[in-house]
Amino acid sequence: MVSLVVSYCLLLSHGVSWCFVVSHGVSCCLMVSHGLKVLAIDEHLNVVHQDNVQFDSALPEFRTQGGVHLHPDRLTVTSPVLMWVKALDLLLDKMKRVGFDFSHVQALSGSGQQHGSVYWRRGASRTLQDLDPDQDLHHLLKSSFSVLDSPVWMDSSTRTQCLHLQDTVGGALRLAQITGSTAYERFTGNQIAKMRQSRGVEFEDTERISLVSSFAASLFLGGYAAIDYSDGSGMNLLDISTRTWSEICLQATAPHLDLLLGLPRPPTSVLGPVSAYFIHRYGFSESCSVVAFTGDNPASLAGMRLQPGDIAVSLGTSDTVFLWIQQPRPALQGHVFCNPVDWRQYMALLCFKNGSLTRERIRNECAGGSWEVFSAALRETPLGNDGNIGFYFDTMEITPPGVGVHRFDRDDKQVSSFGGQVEVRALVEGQFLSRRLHAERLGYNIVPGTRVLATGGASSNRDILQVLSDVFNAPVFTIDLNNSACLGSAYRAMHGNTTVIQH
Ligand code: XUL
Repeated sequence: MVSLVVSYCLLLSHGVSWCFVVSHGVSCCLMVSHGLKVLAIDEHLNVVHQDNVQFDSALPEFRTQGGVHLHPDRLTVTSPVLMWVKALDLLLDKMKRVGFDFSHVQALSGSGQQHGSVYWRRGASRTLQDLDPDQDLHHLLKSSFSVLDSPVWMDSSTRTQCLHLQDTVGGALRLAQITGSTAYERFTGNQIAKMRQSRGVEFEDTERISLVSSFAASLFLGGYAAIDYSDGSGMNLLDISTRTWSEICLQATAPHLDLLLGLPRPPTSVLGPVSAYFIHRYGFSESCSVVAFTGDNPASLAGMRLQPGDIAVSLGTSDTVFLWIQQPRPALQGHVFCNPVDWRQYMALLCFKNGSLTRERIRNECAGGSWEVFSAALRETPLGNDGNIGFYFDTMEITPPGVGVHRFDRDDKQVSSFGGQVEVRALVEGQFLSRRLHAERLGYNIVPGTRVLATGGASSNRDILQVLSDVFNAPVFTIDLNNSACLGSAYRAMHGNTTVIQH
């Protein structure tokens, strides 16, 4: 049995010298869907400023709920792109009002929700290059988008396009081997295919397609920013082994799509200096560089300072597992992305829908609603649960797709119930064994020195974490993931600014 180490700190030592910048790295994040956040760090990685704008409350004229519009078909979910632009105006104005000194910012980067797409109208590139610093961005860019409602990650309206893509490349597994994931409705390539089919006129009027991350970078750059390999891996379009657009996926999606997407670049690339607009309007220095923006999940991996061999497990309503992988084996479940910190490596993301809500149901049914009693059941039952194990999918699981409760006794016979304490251990061991199994299927190996980083509500329960530690045969550390994407973007700003890319 491995002992459990619980440490209540965010920064676990990393050993990479990202921090030799003598001033602030600023990170700007277009967050999941609710708002825009900014965070600045100094040369010691201390946070020196943070602020945010909530879309629904600060920009009520766009009438969003949780930052999005849910369409009547209940499958289509979009956000107004001009709301994102206006939020940036508001946030930077707020920083200026409180006296934030933009001239100290050496580098900036950011992250955006993965998979969302932005459609720039013909001529927008010229507009971006010549922005009048006396006017707001949202005013200057109001005619620069061919599609005003950007599809976002919550959209699930592209089933037909997904089936077409998989058929064209030779099946779901083949697509995963090329792009790191089977076809997902929210993935950008499928969103682009739908846009071309359903809004042909607007699509024809488009000169560039950005991800949310590269769109935000473009605003700062005053020109189209490259899509980085890591966020680009969430599109079902990038060949994750060559890190170039996959010809067959592009062709299945839209003609001449490579011209609309531009060349993908390493996530640590310095894309150029901040544009004259920001220098004159806010006082940024001419030498402030814009480091490629990336997706929120890759940015979180950077913010957690995951190292090769580490695994991070977020125990929330649904459980999410982040992995740093060297040699991935894309599978039918889970996503493999190019790594946001070291572009030669990979990361993986696994989502499990049945997390805390299922643990709470078993707590209510087997432990009288008490976490104390639930914990005691874990302490009083043996590791391995005498061979009793269960799969508890109260709602249709994502990884693997399955539903229902399935219990097996020590003889591998399916049984309909367990005693209360056995049920508690069967649930928690079953959940963590599944996290480990699916991680290993994607190419993850537990090696000496592996650390499990735990976060989310259930990570405050030591007995649950002990099971996690036992299942992974590794020490567990707890971390606070609030702000990890934003913090990760700030680290990346510093890292990019101090790294010479050889690619
Ligand atoms: C990951 C995913 C979400 C979004 C949230 O594939 O769809 O985590 O990135 O912004």
